This record gives sequence, C-alpha cells and structure tokens, in this order.
Amino acid sequence: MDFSAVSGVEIKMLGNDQLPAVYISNDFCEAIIALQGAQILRFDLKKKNKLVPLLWLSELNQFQSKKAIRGGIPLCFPWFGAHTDQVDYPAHGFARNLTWRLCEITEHGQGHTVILELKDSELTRQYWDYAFCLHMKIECGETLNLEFTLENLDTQPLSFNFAWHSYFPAQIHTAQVHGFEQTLFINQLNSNQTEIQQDEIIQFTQEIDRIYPNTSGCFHLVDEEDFPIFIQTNAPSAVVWNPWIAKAQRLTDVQNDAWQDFVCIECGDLNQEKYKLKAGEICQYRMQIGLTHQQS
Ligand code: TA6
Repeated sequence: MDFSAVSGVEIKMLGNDQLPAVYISNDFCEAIIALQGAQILRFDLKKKNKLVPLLWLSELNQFQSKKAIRGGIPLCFPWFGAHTDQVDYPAHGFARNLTWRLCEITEHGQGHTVILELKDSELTRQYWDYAFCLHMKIECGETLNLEFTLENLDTQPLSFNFAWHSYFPAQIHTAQVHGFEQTLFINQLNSNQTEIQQDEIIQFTQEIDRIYPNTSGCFHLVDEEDFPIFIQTNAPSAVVWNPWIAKAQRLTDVQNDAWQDFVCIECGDLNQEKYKLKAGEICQYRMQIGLTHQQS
C-alpha cells in the first residue's frame, strides 16, 4: 500500500543504508518512526508555534542496517541487556535490529496511528526458537501512545523480557525522576544487589543503572529547562539509566558531552518468572508519554 498518500505522512530513507522511516506531521506533533525496530526516533509536540522534543536522539547515529539506533525508543525484546547464555547474541535482543513490516498508517482527529509487525523468521529462530507475532501500535497526537502486543503462535509456552528503552531530553545535573520512591531495585552497578529506594527522588551525580522489577507505572521527569514529561504504563517494570562520563566515552554513538543531555526511563516487563505466555496466548502492554502540564 502507498502510505505516503495518507495526509501528513512521508516515507523517507535514513543514512547510507537507506533505512525506511515514516515522517509524520499533524496539528499536534511531528514524529519519525524507523521501520528498523519499529523505533520512534523523534516525537516533538507543537506548542505555541515551536516544537517541544519529548525524546532525545544522538546526533552521531549513522543509521546502519541491523545496528541499534541510539535514542528515541529502541525496543528490547525478547531479552533485556546481555543474553544470559550466549555472549555473542545482540544486547537487548534482536527486535530493535530487524526491519518490521509496516501494516497500517491512519490519520484521524487525534493525529496518526501507525501499526508495525514482527513475526518469527529463520533469523529470529537462530536466537529464540519460538513462533510469535509481535505488533507495535504507535499513536502520535497530543501524547505519544505505544501498544506492545505479543501473540505466542508456538505450541510451547514462552518466557520473554521486553522494555521500551526510552531516551528523554534532560539537563542531567538538575534532572529529577519522580515515581520510584519506596521501590525495590536491582543495582546493575553493584553486583546486581537488591536495594530499596527510600523517599528520595532520583537525581544524578554519577552513573545510575537500576532495574525496578515492580513499579507504580507512573513517573515524572523534570529539570530546570526542559518541559516536564510524564510516563504512564501498565507494564510492571522500569529501568533508570544514565551512563555518566566514563561509560559514555565507551559509547561510540554518543557525543563526548551528550551524556549530560538525556535520561533513560525504560518501561517494560523484566520479571524473570518462567513461562509468561502460554501457547496461543496474547499479552499487551501500553505506555503513554506527554507533557505533565499541558503547556498551551
Ligand atoms: O539502560 C540499561 C542498559 O542495560 C545499560 O546497562 C546500558 O547498557 C544501556 O542499557 C544501553 O544499552 P545499548 O545496548 O543500547 O548500548
């Protein structure tokens, strides 16, 4: 189908590898969605004739085929972080490195809806030997709404982890993350020790890399300069990460000082219980991102 015929939609190619992307413009926002990983790269709200970015995207991205794009909302699936057994498997799973099928783009009164699909293939089965169908629904309007729908098409039950590894713009030295008070977390920087966050809000004075298996699903990111952002989700888990100086220097796709410009708040399901999805079962997670005070 020729989706570029949909009002407010253009299909453009990114980088030397010509990665296809959907460019959206409507009364509420401008957005870019790469078919690789069904990854939102940009989501800017239109406020008082200016664009307010709600996502951060590295300027060093080369947009190479099958190479994770730094920024926006990469999807970690069907595992999070390094694979537990196979060190040579791609970090955060394979979903963000593969080209998804563009199923649908519709324009409506609340903006645009884009639906993409990833099904099992010979390649995915090399990493994860299950039949599955994964849909990502992305609504670009006054808020950014995501829906992750996974169907187990196999005869076996399957267990998986997933996370929307969202990068938000923030002045790291004044950024504050609210919503994790009194919540247990796994500190990835302290031998994965379990710790309890007391009442304090999260502020950044060093690298932070925390997995919260079970959360309230309602978070706020504020700093002195950027508009305050809310994140709401029915997914149980979240990760809060900023690489700080040393780790950022090891990231080839982050400018030297750019670690000061973003905070990752990554919503998903990172619980480890076995067999999350029985054969034939479907699970669905949703996330909404917007400005806390609807700045007129
Ligand atoms: O955000 C948590 C985390 O697992 C960090 O440990 C760091 O590795 C980050 O993800 C980025 O991972 P990536 O593979 O995208 O460079």
